[in-house]
Amino acid sequence: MSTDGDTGHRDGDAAAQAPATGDALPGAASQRAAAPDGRPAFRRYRHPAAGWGAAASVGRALARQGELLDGPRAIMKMNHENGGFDCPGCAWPDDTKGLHLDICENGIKHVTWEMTRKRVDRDFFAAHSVTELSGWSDFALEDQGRLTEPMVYDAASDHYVPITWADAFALFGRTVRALDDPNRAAYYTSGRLGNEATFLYQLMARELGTNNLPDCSNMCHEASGRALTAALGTGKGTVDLGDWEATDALFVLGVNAASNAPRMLTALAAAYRRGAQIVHVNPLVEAAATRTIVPHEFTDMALAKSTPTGTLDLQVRIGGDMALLRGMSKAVFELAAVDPKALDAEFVERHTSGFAEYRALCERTPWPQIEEQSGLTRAAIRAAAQVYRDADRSIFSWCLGITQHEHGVDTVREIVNLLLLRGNLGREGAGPSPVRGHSNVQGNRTCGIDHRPGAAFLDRLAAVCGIDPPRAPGLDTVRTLEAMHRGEVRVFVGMGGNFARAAPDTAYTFAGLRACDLTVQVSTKLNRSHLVHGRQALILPCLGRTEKDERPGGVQSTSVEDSMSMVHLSVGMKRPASPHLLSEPAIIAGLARAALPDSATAWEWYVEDYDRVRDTMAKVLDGFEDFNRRVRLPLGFRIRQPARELVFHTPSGRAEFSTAALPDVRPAPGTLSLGTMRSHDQWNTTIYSEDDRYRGVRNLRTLVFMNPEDMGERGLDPFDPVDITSTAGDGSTRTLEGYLAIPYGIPRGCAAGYMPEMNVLCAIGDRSTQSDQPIMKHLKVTVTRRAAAGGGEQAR
Ligand SMILES: Nc1nc2c(c(=O)[nH]1)N[C@H]1C(S)=C(S)[C@@H](COP(=O)(O)OP(=O)(O)OC[C@H]3O[C@@H](n4cnc5c(=O)[nH]c(N)nc54)[C@H](O)[C@@H]3O)O[C@H]1N2
Ligand SMILES: Nc1nc2c(c(=O)[nH]1)N[C@H]1C(S)=C(S)[C@@H](COP(=O)(O)OP(=O)(O)OC[C@H]3O[C@@H](n4cnc5c(=O)[nH]c(N)nc54)[C@H](O)[C@@H]3O)O[C@H]1N2
Ligand SMILES: [Mo]
Repeated sequence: MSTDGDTGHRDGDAAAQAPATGDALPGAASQRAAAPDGRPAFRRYRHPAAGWGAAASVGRALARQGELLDGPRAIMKMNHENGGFDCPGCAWPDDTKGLHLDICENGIKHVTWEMTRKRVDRDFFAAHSVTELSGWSDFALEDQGRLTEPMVYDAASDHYVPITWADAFALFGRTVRALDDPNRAAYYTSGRLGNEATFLYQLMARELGTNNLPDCSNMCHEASGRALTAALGTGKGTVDLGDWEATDALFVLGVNAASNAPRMLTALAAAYRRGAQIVHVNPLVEAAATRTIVPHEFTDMALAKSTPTGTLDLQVRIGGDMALLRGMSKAVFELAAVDPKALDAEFVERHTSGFAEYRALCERTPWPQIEEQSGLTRAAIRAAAQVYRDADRSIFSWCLGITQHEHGVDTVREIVNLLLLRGNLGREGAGPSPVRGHSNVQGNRTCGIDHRPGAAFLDRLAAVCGIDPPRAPGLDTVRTLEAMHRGEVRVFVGMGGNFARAAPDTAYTFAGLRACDLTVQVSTKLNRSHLVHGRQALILPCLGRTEKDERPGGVQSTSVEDSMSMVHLSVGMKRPASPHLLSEPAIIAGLARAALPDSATAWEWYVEDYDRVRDTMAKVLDGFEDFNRRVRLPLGFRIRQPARELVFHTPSGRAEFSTAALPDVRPAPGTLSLGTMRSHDQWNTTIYSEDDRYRGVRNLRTLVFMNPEDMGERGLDPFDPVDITSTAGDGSTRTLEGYLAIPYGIPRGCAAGYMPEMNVLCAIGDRSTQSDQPIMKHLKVTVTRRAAAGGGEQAR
């Protein structure tokens, strides 16, 4: 298919979205994971988050994977200082007091999913052709278990067949060496990869001569990194868990914490008990805004005693956060007229630049515009501003609800603007705190996965590693896909993840991958990216984080960095799923040697003992001095944060206010703004079940949450089947058919549904001009009734 023109009107459900490329995703019905008995159901969830519902769910997860014995043992080892493995789930930091059972339902599901006893071996691939597997649901693919040995695609039989590691590396090496330009290859990273492997991976790409290092962060927190770098000179948050424990007010924007960063619930409950204010900003009132039973507080569990986790809800319009934040600043300026202490004039004077312009901008932005754009009343916005004014120390925390928008960068900068007004930076209990996604996505960036690397980093890499790294920027996720369509990227390596399913514009992504000469996927489990492949394709199975990594230098550990810049070691303990697996560092070394036979880099030597990699990293990376010693401290170490110390690597040497215009985020008449998000029973493209417990949904993923009045306007009853059509910036349209409309407490004009099914609707061109992030939280759609009647039951 062509890059844009033919998109026209695409009929069909998910199954029909990839017609031009021959195969199809299974249709909505066959995407159903388990529970074939269950009819779709929706009933408001009235219980506190975590607690016994979570405990029951954990029991089911362990039983499903046959891990009733080993599972609990492994869980006890998770996230423990000295010798445990890091939870491969989210990037929330570990409890600093070595809290036992500092784990959550979703972390346990995630670990047991990796530890399953099921196997995908050569017999499996001999029994099922790629065409046959392409008809299986994403759930069914991953549910087959762990990959066991390297496989290569055999076009003649349409099957994957075994290949030795040496031959697999040689195939990659041959293909890469034959490219006329190193930029014909792209090296994707999913945020699971440990720091040492990350460093080797970027070293390989740069020694080969490319900065084509797309990563999952291009779809998640690119906007946060860019905004914080511009405003504060550092691409990360400045706060740590100690600050969360000391703050007076927490503002939690655009994150579904109870599902996606569940250990945040413990911090929210503790904050509430301390008397802190907790303001949730979200079009949906998510479970984390209500109450929780803290799972490791055994008396609370026993007595089912719950603690509130929110004090104020602001149900902002999709995309309306920037207007809300500007309104809060405006209200702070209004308060300051009678109460000078509302502003921290001394901080502003000493540490910031651009204050006068920002003040003027806020003052001249009229309230009606702020109300219209945020979808909130000025009274509600003033109430939030009063909370902010009354708090000595405030933290703003956010995730994808803020970043996956056209104006994601401007919105994060508006958060910083507001923080600066009251000097909420560089002191205990205050500052910006983005919630990162994958467990090591922040570490990936720190250790060099960046398609726009800084000159200082490249200089040091050149000096320490003796290579001549390319200086021109490389390709990010979306641009890699576009380059595939132009024939300019011909080799794709996926270091973890599920690129085919995670990327936007499913049909376009599939066609791009299919146009490649070679696709290489380093994975633990079978997924869609193995079936949507290039002319030649390799599956290279690797150890998971829970597994023992034995190298010539002994059992190896790997390090990760959490959302709050803590770096610590993770040591696997389980016997590997198969004796033929290699660790990610070993796979990278094999690939690198094959592609760079004359390389002076001691690839083989490095991966005998990862301490050697760490010694090199210590010389290249800021803040990693004495890496091997410090990473072995009980809780690891925290990477220095200049902005935290009020040192700003910005052009002015100060924290910079921004003055972006408010965007118009109102949906056009007859259309809705649709956000794609995760369910509770899902890890990105991995679907554990069709339930979304905290939102009250059972047995249904092909749904769209709508405001009841928007449903009424369209003559829709609950569970009525609808077609959802998105219109891209270039006017092309994409349609999902036969989704079920579910009435939900969401502002008018807004709608929501699940990724990755809805990626079909996100056109490749619909990416932010500020961050290049796909605008996955703000699709412009129409929802229309479908002819046939739907099933399902509803209870309230
Ligand atoms: N169990 C589990 N944990 C995970 C993941 C997982 O899939 N499963 N994924 C991991 C990854 S990679 C990431 S990046 C994170 C993602 O963590 P989240 O950011 O929580 O991910 P989403 O499910 O996309 O949910 C986004 C939230 O933003 C809200 N939202 C949508 N539009 C807007 C808006 O315009 N404004 C505001 N204020 N809110 C909005 C939605 O209602 C939803 O609550 O979680 C990580 N942790
Ligand atoms: N519409 C829409 N699309 C989105 C988003 C959204 O909110 N809306 N969110 C985006 C975001 S934030 C992200 S981060 C991406 C996620 O994009 P990815 O990170 O690419 O996807 P995952 O689903 O996390 O990858 C799952 C696969 O990783 C492999 N895997 C698991 N553990 C390991 C391991 O230890 N090593 C290796 N090598 N492989 C492993 C398994 O084979 C598994 O099938 O999706 C993005 N896509
Ligand atoms: Mo993410």
